[in-house]
Order: sequence, then C-alpha cells, then structure tokens
Amino acid sequence: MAKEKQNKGHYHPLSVVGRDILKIFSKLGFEVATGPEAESGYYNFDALNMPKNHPARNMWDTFWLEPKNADILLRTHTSPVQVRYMEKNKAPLAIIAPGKTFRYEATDATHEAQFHQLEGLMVGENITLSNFKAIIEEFFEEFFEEKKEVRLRPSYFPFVEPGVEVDMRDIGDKKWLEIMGAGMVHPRVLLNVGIDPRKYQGFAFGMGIDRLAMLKYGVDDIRLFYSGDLRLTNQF
Ligand code: 2NL
Repeated sequence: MAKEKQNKGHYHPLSVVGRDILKIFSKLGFEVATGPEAESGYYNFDALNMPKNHPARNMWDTFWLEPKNADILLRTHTSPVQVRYMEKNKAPLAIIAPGKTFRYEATDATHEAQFHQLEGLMVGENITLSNFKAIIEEFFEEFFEEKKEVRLRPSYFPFVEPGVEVDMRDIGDKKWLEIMGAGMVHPRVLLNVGIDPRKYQGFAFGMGIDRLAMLKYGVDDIRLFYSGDLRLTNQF
C-alpha cells in the first residue's frame, strides 16, 4: 500500500508578520506591552485627549458593549495599552503595543470590523520626530527586506502635536503610499499619566498589521485573513 503524504501545518500570515515585527522592534530596544481588548472610555478616549462630546471621538466608530452606555467598549486602537504602561512605568521608555482592535464599520476589501494594530511609543529627554523617522526607516528596511524612502506629511490626531501621516515608496518609484500615522505625544496625554512634559517628550505611531501583511505578500482583500481558507494559509 502506498504511503500517504503527510500534510504539514502552516503559520497564519498574520502570525508570521506579527513575529517578524516583534523581532525587529526588540532588536531596536522596544519592549512589548499588552492589555485588555475590552476597555473603558477613559483609557480609549479621555486619557488620549478626547473628552466626552469632543468631535474627535467620532473619528473612531466604536462597539459599545453595554446597551445603556456603561462605558465599556472594544478598544478602537491599542493606544490604551500604552497609556496603562505609562501610568505604571517611568520615562525613559520604548514600547510597542500589538494586538486586536475593533471598529464598528462596514466590511470591504480594505476594512474589517476586527483587525490588528501595531502602536509604538518612545518617551525620553530630547526625543524628536527625527528619531522617529530613523527608527521607522530601519523598521521598513528590515520588514520589507529592501530600503524604502519615507516622508512625513502634516496631519491631525488628537493625541499628538504635531501629527503626521507617514508615506513610503520604493527607491526610484514615483508613487507614495500612505502607511501609518504618527506624531509627538500631546503634552496633555503625558500630564494625564503623570509624566512631566517639560522634562520628557516622545513620539508615537500606529499602523495596521493586516495592511503590512497585505503589502508584503500581495494579498488584495483583508477578509481573506479571516476566512479560514487553507489555500491562503498553505502558502506560508
Ligand atoms: C493611525 C494613527 C496613531 C498614535 C497612533 C499614540 C498613542 C499614545 C499617545 C499618542 Cl499613548 N499617540 N498613538 C499616534 C499617532 C497616530 O495612529 O492611523 N493608525 C492606523
């Protein structure tokens, strides 16, 4: 009787990308921080300079877990993990916060109600956006296994000032690709966690892990990552 070929298991592409990201940032001196997926309005919004009734709060379509608005929600970003970390640890600090995030929105090829975010934060004396640019250029070069050109464009997020949008492109390419948001941590956010903004400054950034995986492996529909389709997974 012919021997059957054994099928081998495969890592999910999001696991592969997650592992690569952690490896690169730990080489750069960042610790990994984690926290709850069900959060309070305080950690997801107020601590990040978005008080109740602030229009910016509506930039994040939120799953509220209690019908009567009991202030429990599914985190819309992993920033609350970084807020909790800053409450408990003194500056200087450098962390990344990877994990599941949730937005109440319609699903299409580039949007899922549940996705993964990578946020990062470095706080110390004399930290600037130049430090951020150097770190992120190093990250892209390692992650995509080739050097990328990076440019920062002015943008707005309530928890940073100034805020920037980060674009990247292949060397010699014409077209820029928007890849993440970032900025200098807003002094009010530092005050909220008991860090003196006159002594310490820091940069923070946030990007989609699913988006990174789509770019690296040429996957054109985010929903494939959550389909359980082995024809995808078996390629990794
Ligand atoms: C985006 C934008 C961003 C941050 C995330 C952050 C966290 C703390 C303080 C200040 Cl604790 N900022 N995170 C800052 C700027 C942009 O993400 O478009 N993400 C996909």
